Amino acid sequence: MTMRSEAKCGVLRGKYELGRFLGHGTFAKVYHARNLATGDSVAMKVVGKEKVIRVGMMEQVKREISIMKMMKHLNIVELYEVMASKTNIYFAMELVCGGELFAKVTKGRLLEDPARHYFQQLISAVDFCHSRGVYHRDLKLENLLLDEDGNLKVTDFGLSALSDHLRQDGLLHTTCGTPAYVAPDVIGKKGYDGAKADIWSCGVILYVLLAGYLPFQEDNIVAMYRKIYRGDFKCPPWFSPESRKLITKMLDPNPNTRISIAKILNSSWFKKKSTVRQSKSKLEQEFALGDGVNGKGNEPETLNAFHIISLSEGFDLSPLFENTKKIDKEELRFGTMTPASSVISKIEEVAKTRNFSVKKSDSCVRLQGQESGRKGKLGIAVDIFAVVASFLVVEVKKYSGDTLEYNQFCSKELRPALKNIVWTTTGNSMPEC
Ligand code: ISQ
Repeated sequence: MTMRSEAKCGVLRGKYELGRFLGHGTFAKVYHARNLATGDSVAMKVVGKEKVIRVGMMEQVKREISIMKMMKHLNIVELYEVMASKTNIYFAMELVCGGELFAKVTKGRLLEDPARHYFQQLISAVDFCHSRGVYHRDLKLENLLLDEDGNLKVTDFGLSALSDHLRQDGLLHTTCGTPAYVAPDVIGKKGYDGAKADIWSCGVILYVLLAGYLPFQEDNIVAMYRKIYRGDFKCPPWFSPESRKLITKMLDPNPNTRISIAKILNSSWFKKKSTVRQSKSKLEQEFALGDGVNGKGNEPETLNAFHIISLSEGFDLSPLFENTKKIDKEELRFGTMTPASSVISKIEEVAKTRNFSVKKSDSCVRLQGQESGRKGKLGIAVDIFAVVASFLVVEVKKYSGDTLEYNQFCSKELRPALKNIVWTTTGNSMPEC
């Protein structure tokens, strides 16, 4: 049975309306689909069961399901749900609309700043996977998609394997991946370290972004493998000394001396400040903020009646308005009669104890951690709004980094430090962080 006939009138399981063909993934076709109940668009990956069973891939597809369900990260395509029919397996996935990074490079090589911007996001995703014992094993430009804000999203975990699939020697044994991106230790078949193999592929990706072509490109595969084995590549003259150094360390044919993720994160090329603006954080999108201040002058923004009603927990009208997000765990909001300058000083004091960097104006503070965690540096935005001259609403939100780290910082440090300035009608208690 074809997918179209299975999906009666183009509707799958009475839930998803199937739309246009988006492209091919590994062993799969990907279609646009719409959730009829919510109206949300998804990417529907369709894998033929028969083909999967015939090539003995059933275990791999099951593995893909369990892996993708674990992988929730800004730079990884999210898996929402999995359905199966007699003939097909359907993966409803996050729809990513900005195309492939590959398409950008085919138009011409990237400058170092935009290349770094994408590379940092790739390494963040890969580091996240590795920390959970998951190795992608087929990283290549075609598996890197871009969303409408220019965020990179890694897709296609079809060839990845969990660490508990490691053989007793702790090495993976399946030869897979795409020749041009594959590490010599993977070709070698002696068993390989999945993390080191992914680092090699990331090195190839970085090279392609900066050069506009592959580092190991030959007409025949034997000649290509020979070059890969020897780590025989040349950097074009426009590569900076720092990028050359990093790529050379990533494309080290010896996996034992190849650079680790921790050292990549610490390398001078990786750490260099980018002039590429990060895509707007949720916070910035919501409030159309500029560089710190509430989109206006330096005074706290005065709230109108709608703001005040919707800010009041007792009169939460947000469900009445379309597109109004509910306050989630990552947001803390309280009222205070303390002047904005004192609120900011209190927050600065807490930031000092954690060695956070602080950027401030009269109505907002941005805190940033020094240490880069699994999801990058912790970034916290505090915005102060004046309801009336003497009454302020303070909003605290995480805009980057790890939620657990943020929640701990809020509950253990920020909330206790601000306890005495919070205005409540029932005494000085702080809303949950
Ligand atoms: C998500 N959005 C668009 C295209 C896709 C292709 C493969 C996997 C996921 C996708």
